Amino acid sequence: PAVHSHNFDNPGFKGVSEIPLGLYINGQFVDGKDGRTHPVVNPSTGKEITKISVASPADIDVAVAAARKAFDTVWGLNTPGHIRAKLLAKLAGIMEDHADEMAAVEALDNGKTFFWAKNADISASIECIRYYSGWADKIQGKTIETTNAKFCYTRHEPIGVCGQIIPWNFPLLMLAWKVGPALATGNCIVLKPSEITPLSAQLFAKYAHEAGFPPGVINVVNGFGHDVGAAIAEHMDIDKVAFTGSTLVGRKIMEAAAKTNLKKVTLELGGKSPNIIFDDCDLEAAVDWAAFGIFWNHGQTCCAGSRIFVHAKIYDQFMEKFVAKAKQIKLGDPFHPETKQGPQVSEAQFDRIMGYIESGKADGATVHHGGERFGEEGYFISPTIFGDVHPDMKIVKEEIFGPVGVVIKFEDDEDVIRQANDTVYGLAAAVFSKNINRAIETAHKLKAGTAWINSTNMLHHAVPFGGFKSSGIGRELGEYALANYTEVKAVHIHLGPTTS
Ligand code: TXE
Repeated sequence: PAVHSHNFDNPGFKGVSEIPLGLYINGQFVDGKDGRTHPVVNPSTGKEITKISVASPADIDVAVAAARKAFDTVWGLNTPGHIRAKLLAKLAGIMEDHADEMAAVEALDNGKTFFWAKNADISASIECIRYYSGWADKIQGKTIETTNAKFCYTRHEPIGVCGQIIPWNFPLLMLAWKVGPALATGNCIVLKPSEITPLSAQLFAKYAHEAGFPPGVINVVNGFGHDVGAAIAEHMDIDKVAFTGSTLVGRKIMEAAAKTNLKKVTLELGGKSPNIIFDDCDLEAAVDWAAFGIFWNHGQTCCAGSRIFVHAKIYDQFMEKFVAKAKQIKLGDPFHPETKQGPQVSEAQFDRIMGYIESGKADGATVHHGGERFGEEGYFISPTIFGDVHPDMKIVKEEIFGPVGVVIKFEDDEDVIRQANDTVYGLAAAVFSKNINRAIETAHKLKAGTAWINSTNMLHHAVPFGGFKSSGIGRELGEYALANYTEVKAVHIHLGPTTS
């Protein structure tokens, strides 16, 4: 298996990145069994960066066997928490030493700006791994009072081999959210990055290897969803699968788990998050946050505030300022220090988003800004704002996953809460008001796993994240995520002489 040497010579990062291109299985970078490779494309230009190994389901069998062996011999219950903590902390340190390089690779492969790759994706990934290093030696059960003839306690044991399927919108961060709690609690992993953005996971494998995790504990197996992802979801010797991606694929994963070994399933899926802007808000701040809510990461954020409800009293003022804000967003080369928005991740996503924009226009919504391609090459889309929308329009109901927001006028608090909750999704929601009672009351009535007051898109590794309704199952991050990666064993010790 080859290494791709990428020479970065730009304001973000100057230097060479050596990216291994093989599958990382049992502590080695290897070619896939059938030797296939797949091009990795730079979305800023549409041109190939390199070719990377692509696994087949047979490679998943090898990776799972390696993970199982490691679990039964050198990891799982065989390694004390403080050793796991030390390895995770070492890994976080190595990643930190290579933060600029990792950010550059992420910007190159995904198209997000180097600035945000460094200051959000990579820094939050490092903090997440470090945070879970702190948990590794603090996994505790309980002693439970029953009768005097019994002593009962629980153990929180690692589940075993965990499959982890990662999307392309935050390639390293979504990996860190899954790898951190899985390794801290003593599980082994078989992780599939998105075939669209595999490069930062390759660097992660390289640095995990350097940190000294035993062979088989971490396996990073690039491949397509329909065969390799499906093989993970169906595998009889994978005990748990964690997935972030589309609701469509989330359903398939749950179905595969149900039809095979009933592996544990956690899902982090789509959203159509409401952002409610009351007339008593700080308007300038609300406009800023609303733009951040929908345009950050080019709208490729599962909790993007894509439905913006604005009180009738401030609607016109809001729209004027919101459009002005969108106009200021500079699109272009993700490495240029002034660029605020790069390309969408792929041609397929570009086409999908443009399809939604066309459907909005055809349905009679008003385009207040954008609504078109930006530039001649790459997959850039101007920040797009729709007004005069109707609840039945596709652009109001479906996740677009691009820089496209719909602005909806409202007059009544109860009615806007009803509209905000009128969706199959329930990932996040935001409320803007200077009246804290009104804001809290609204936040509590919104059916979403995260509710922001006077902000959007704010996450923290210590705070749980996940969805109500069709937005998912389970919570990632914080102490809550540990429960996804442990089995509770109840031990009953009988102290009395008889069965009574
Ligand atoms: O996602 P997929 P796509 C949403 C967003 C976007 C849409 C389509 O609306 O427009 O999904 O994106 C793997 N079994 N989100 O098609 O296919 C795939 O290889 C097992 C929201 O790119 O869900 C990749 O690793 N795995 C989201 C991962 O699933 C399969 C982030 C995600 O890809 C599989 C991404 C299968 N049958 C997209 N098919 C979020 N919640 O943040 C594919 N995969």
